[in-house]
Amino acid sequence: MGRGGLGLAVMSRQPWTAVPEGGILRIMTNHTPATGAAPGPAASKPTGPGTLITVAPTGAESQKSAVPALPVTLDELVTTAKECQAAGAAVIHVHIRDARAQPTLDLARLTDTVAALRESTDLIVQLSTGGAVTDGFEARLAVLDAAPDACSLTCGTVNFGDEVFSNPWPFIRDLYARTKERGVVPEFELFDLGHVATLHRLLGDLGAPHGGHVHCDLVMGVPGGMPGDAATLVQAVSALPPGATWSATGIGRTTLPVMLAALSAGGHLRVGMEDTTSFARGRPVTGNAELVERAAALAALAQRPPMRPDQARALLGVNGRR
Ligand code: KMH
Ligand code: ZN
Repeated sequence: MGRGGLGLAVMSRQPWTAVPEGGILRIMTNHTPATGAAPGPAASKPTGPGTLITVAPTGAESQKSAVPALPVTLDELVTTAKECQAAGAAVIHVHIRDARAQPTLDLARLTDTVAALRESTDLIVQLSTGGAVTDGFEARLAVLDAAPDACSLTCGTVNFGDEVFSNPWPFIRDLYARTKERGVVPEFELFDLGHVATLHRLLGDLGAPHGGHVHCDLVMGVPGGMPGDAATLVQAVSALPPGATWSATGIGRTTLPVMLAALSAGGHLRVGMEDTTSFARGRPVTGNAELVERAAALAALAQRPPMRPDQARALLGVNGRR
């Protein structure tokens, strides 16, 4: 790539240097204007210094029988969403369950879920297009028919414990094209460094996303994906497209190291019971809100308190409510 991130102004043949600032990679021109004025910010988006907190409350992997606090009904999801908004979340990443608490991509349920979350909260509603590892590509593409504000878009296949989370290039391309047609803002999920390369390919082929802004989520510590540690986070962030914002989440016991590394590197945060069901060693999570509260407290300590949903909409290029 020939460029540095994380404040390292590496010499580059490109006319810019990416410098993290308030969770965005602010683009500094390397060209000094003829006036002699100091180089200044170029094509980056002005944002406040806050932290965008996404909550991923349910996921598709944990069973309600094993994790009783997991929100699996619509009522439980809405209650969690309200608590998490009050605790500092601005985005909710949604997987839903059927009447037997099993993961589903049922379109009517998804549509009802989007409506209920909009009715009860101001959160940006981001539906998962990843679903469960058993979900087919057609059903995953059809998630956009529920007309969410935003959706996840994973940029490559990854081993996923004993399973495979399959995201071949033609599927990624189709899904991305469909987000642009439908006016849904994608969040690019990156489980591995190779996914970052695919994100560059996608943006090169099909252009900017709906809303005009690239936001990524580093999903770290999946067995089979990139490890959840500070060194890997630094590498991944330095490879992101110029102007991109990013959040990070660490699966399981990598939750805290990834959260602390993300805050120190100027990133945003994703937390929730999709990603961890232990609050501390030997202490199960009692609810998503306590994970958001902890993230919000650490963000405040880092002098970047949680963003409100309206600030997050401005940052991500998500339209007002439809
Ligand atoms: N449940 C995983 C197989 C996403 O939501 O987009 C995929 C996942 C990613 O959770
Ligand atoms: Zn998910």
